[in-house]
Formats: sequence, structure tokens, C-alpha cells
Amino acid sequence: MKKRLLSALLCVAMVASLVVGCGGSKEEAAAPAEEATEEAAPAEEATEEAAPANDGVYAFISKAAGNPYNEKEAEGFQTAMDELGLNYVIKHPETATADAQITMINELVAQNVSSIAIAANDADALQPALEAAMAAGIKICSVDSSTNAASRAVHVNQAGTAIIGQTLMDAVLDLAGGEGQWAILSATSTATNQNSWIAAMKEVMEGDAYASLELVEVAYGDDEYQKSVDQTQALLSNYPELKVICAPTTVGIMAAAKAIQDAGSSVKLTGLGLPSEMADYIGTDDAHSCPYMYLWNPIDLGKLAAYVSVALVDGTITGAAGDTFTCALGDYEVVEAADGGTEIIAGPPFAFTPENIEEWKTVY
Ligand code: RAM
Repeated sequence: MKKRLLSALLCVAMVASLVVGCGGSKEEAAAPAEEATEEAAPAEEATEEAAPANDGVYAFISKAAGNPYNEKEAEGFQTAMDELGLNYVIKHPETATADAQITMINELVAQNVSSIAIAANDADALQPALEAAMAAGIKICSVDSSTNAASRAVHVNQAGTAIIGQTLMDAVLDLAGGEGQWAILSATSTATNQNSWIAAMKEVMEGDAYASLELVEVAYGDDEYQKSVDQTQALLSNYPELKVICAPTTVGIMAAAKAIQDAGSSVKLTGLGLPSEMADYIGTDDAHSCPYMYLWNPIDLGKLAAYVSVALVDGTITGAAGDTFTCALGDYEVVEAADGGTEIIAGPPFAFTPENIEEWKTVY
């Protein structure tokens, strides 16, 4: 009995130390990572009776620090792990680069974590580091932004790529009134998710209904606020006939919304945005730049990445097409992905409009 109480106290202490550590910067996040692995040792001693099925450390690496979307994803991962009573570590690189993520992957391999869920800053550049991780027995899934197929067991996709492409193209067509110039303001040029959405939009644009639209430029704000503002201002001044900007990035769309409204421009904006950041810019009158936009729940996406990591580690799934599993969010199936690997799709994109934005802005 005493031993059980001790085990329970140890678990509470461990979870508390991990929660405190999940900060938003690389420095803040890196320190508790070490604590997490060090603290894992006494838990093993206690397994005799406390016996959590998975007693390793589950890692999450976001694209970069300072992006509230990434923090919501991490929050979801953390919440799921807390609910399951498992150990975890969350890392946010300082910049949205592959190099920063490779350093973190190597650190996690040295710490012998059980799994890594990663939002990839580059599809191919992470491959050697992730292959080394997999060779060491670490289960890998990508989430939000995929690695290439060889670098993961499975990708946790927020929504089907084709649906996102179709949805955004239809929004552009609608806001342009069926014809005219439009531009894309993206994140980094190597971001797998934005690049696949842009490719999907271009494919849709080949249809007859979109023939009178002209895509004048794809600009990159690197998911940095000021760079995204500067890129938007450049689009506004370089293309006086521009009708619509589509920003498939939460950082980009918010920066573009402000830049368009500050310039008093009539250019309309759509894309993928966080309701909490975009509420002031959503409206159908001239004073608002964004009549409507889309997203999914980034907290649930982070949770799903946690559940998938656990399912990979405990062997419920291997990541092969046809694998199924059930978690607190529902039933999921692993399906073939367009890049030759496999994926699990969280759900369809959701529209945010003047009618529902007030309700959603407090949620995420
Ligand atoms: C930004 C990031 C993220 C993307 C969202 C829509 O926050 O680029 O990867 O999924 O936008």
C-alpha cells in the first residue's frame, strides 16, 4: 500500500515537473526535456505496482517557437499525455528550419525517447536524422507538416490535402468575383504542408471554372510576422490590380490582414487562420479584410499526434495502410498518402465566418 502511495506521488511529481517545463522557447523547452528523461528513472522502479503500460518518454517537435498555432498543437499533445499519465517532452526550435529540428532529433535519440512526433520544416532534409532515430527503435510520426515517406511510420494530417486545395480555391474564386489577379502568401518555401496545399490549389485551378483567375505570385513570409507584413505590402504595391490574397498559414494570414487594413486596400483575404488571432479582421464590410477563412482544431491535432505516438509504441498500429485504432477523439484508420507513405486524417477543414467567429475566438 505504502509502495502504491509512493508510486502515485512520484507520478504526480513527474507530471508536475513536466507541465512546468513546457514553455514556448527552445531554451525553456530544452531544459525540462532533460529533466523529463532524468525523472523517468524512478518511475521505472515504481512500475512493479503503478505499472503504466508505456513508461518511456514521448516527444513532440513543432515547426518553431513564437507561433500560437504551434503552441496550441503542443498544448493538445501535452493534455493527451497528461490524461494518459505518460512522460513527454515538447521542443520548439527557435527558427522554422530543418537544421534546428535535426539538432533536436539528435538530442532526443541520445536521450533514448520512445517516440517523436514532428511538424517537419523540410520533407527530405530530416531523413538521415529520423532514419537514425528509427534504427534506434524510436517510433516516428509527422504531424501538421509531413516528412517524406521514408522518414516516418505515418503522417497525422489535419485534413485531406485535396479538400484543403479545393476549399481554398473556391474561396479565392468567390472573393475575386470569378476573375482577376490573386496571390499566395505562404510560410517557408520548404514547408511540406503549405507546399502540398499550394500544389493542390494549382491543380484545382486547371479546371474551367477557374480559367479567368491569374495567380501572380507565391510570396514567402517564413511564418514570421514582420516578414509576412513586408511581403504583403510588396504584393499590394507590385500588383495594383490584385483582388485576393490567400494565406495558407496562421502567421501569414494575420500579418496580411493587418497590412491590408492599414493600407486601406480593397484586396480581400482568405486562407487558414486561428480564430483567436483573426476575429478583429473577419467581416464582410469594407473595413474588414477577411470575409471568411478556414482551419481545424490545432489542439485536437496535437492530441491525435499523442495518441498515434502511443499506438505506434505499444504496437496497436505499425503505420501500415489498413491499421485501425481507437482513442479519446474517436476511431481512426491509416490510409495511403499521396507521397507514397501513409497518413491518418483528423477531419475536414472548418469555415470561420462573421456568424461564428465570436464563438470560436475563445476556443483556439
Ligand atoms: C502555421 C503553420 C502550420 C500550419 C498553419 C495553418 O501556423 O505553418 O504548420 O498548419 O499555419
